[in-house]
Amino acid sequence: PLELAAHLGRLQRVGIHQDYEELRREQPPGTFHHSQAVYNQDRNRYGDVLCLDQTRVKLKPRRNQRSDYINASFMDGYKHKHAYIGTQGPLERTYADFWRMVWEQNVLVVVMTTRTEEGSRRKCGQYWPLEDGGQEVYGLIAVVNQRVDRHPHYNHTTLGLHNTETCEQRQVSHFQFLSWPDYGVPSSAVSLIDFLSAVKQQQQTLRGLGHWSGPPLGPPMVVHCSAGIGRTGTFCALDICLAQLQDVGSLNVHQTVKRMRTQRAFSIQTPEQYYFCHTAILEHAQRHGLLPANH
Ligand code: PTR
Ligand code: PTR
Repeated sequence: PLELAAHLGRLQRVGIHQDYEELRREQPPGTFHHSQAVYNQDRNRYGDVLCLDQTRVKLKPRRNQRSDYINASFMDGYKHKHAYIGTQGPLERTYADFWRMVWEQNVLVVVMTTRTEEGSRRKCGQYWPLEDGGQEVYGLIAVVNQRVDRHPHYNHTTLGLHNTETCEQRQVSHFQFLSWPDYGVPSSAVSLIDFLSAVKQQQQTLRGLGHWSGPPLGPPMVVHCSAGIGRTGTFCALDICLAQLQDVGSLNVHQTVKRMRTQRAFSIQTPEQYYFCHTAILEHAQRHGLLPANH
């Protein structure tokens, strides 16, 4: 906590813009060949938001499938390799790929931090059945909306997945946060942190119940917004920093974001989002008595 205070002090001195610019100036440490390949172009929502070859999630090879590409990257969490898959908001032509990835990676929780439309602009496809009882088939995977729980800042939807090839069934929790415009920050840190807690608790519950038999920390959580870099990066950075704070009583936002950008390139898009990571943690730390009161 004191380190956080020191860090905030430094931010006030050198300025948030400069600190963030330092991060931005670093070149991504890898290549973007698969994202840029001509035959994959229509699988990117934004031509300028590419994913690194070194950390990209590959779809399992299948007959008649010409590409293993999806705009999605593995990202490490706090002491947790591949804690997240950061990805773009699915496009209609990539719904089937998205659900295949969820299935293949044994995902239990999908976190969505955007609305499908903001203003009058499309930010993300409607890639799951919206209504309670609704059902859709996306390529290999049939998805049923089993129930929707509405909370003030988010919806929690329980989705039943059915693999039409193997006839296996699974359950996935879909969490959509509703008050976060792109390039912006949430209206309240408390609401986002409450959302984060609900997400984590559910991931833990499902891991305990389900089919997961891999490493104890469990399968990756899918996190997406529209491009999968700004809000997705902010959400994951917050999760990592809070976990570290809880574990060892200190944290380093700069380092966390720097490392994240080596895995999901361009994570965190604005100085405001970067600053929000700091103030949200501070607010959380104060609420839980983790900081001396005068900070
Ligand atoms: N070229 C796009 C644009 O600016 O419209 C890329 C972009 C879109 C980048 C959204 C980031 C965005 O935010 P987020 O990653 O939070 O969806
Ligand atoms: N359209 C986005 C934007 O202009 O903000 C996409 C984008 C931005 C992509 C920046 C990459 C960027 O590189 P960096 O974050 O390293 O400056």
